Amino acid sequence: MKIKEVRARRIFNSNGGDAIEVEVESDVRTAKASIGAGTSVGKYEVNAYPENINSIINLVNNVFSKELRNLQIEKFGDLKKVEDYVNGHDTSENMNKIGGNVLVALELAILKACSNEPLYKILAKKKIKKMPIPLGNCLGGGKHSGGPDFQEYLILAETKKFDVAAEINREVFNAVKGELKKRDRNFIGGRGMEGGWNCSLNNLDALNVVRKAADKVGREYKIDVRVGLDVAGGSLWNGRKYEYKNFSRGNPKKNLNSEEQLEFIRKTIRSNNLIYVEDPFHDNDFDSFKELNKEACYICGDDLIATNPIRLNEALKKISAVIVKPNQIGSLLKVKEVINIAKDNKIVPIISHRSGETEDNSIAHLAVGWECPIIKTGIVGGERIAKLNELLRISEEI
Ligand code: 2PG
Ligand code: MG
Repeated sequence: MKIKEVRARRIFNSNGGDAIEVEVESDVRTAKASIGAGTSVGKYEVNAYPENINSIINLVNNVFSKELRNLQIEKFGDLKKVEDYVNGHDTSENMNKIGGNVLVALELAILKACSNEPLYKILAKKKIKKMPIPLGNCLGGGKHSGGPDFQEYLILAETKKFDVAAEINREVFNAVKGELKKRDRNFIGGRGMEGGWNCSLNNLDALNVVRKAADKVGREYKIDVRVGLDVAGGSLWNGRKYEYKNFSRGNPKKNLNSEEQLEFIRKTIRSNNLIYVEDPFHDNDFDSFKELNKEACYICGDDLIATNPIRLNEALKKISAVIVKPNQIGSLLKVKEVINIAKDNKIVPIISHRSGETEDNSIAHLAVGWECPIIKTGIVGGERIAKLNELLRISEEI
């Protein structure tokens, strides 16, 4: 296809912030895309948007649009031409001037405008037979909510069927509400940034609530429903220690040094049969990740890797799963490279939403088209449901 016109506009995200949507008109069709941005942002991520978003909107509409006109894009690899062109306008290392979200949205819109086929088919090399399983956030803490220090309490059902797993996540979410009503005097039904419940419980009591709900639903479905955590360790690390504000009943304030944190997380995994722990340590502590990776549990790097191929190469054998967030690196080509490195090294790539999402469902297509076994999303909320419902539609076709 040939690009005819490119437009950028400001839209809103789910967190009360701005996002930028890019629309591409080609000789085949017109398509638009946007991508989520984070609240607990890792040290090694590129910038999501330039400080003055009007500057980039003007640049896209007045300069990129003219200069990209007639550019020919036929396959995924052709995005190299787009990246070379756009990055020529921004030599900063963290994409200060362009913003990672803008380049990724442009690339997604261009890919979609290549064909009338759905995006996952444009990305897939062969006929897709497998759906990703949803890792669902059912209770929030940390920078996303308040209450517990852990940022996310997650659910993963041990089934290969997407629709069953998504339904189980929803049932656990509902069951968690029932448990919170019984156990948290302050609970009034509030929800955090990614739709997970808010509560005033400490870390381990909240874990207990989620486990109880997961076990109950698991018994009903006769499927193991396992619990995971995003500790978001970088948000707790003060440069010397992990600072907890809601550690346990009677002992809310607690500081742990690196060894104590390792011991605490190890114990938490074992005594709760956790299936998944994301960022248990801060963004530079590769050694502790390596040590914890001996556990029979996915040890996942998010802020540790920042969807950066160089950082992932440093983490081989130190993690068993990696979060893939396109806007962390601001390049779809590098996102694909990260997924390839992960698969070649038996690390599970997990396509992930951000806390500040839009209704765009492209990450559902990335997970299917690039055959990622797991997608991390919220369970409720329009911007989360947009991804899940798209996966339900895709699963009918597969
Ligand atoms: C995370 C994400 C998404 P944020 O830490 O994994 O759940 O949160 O988008 O705020 O970085
Ligand atoms: Mg995370």
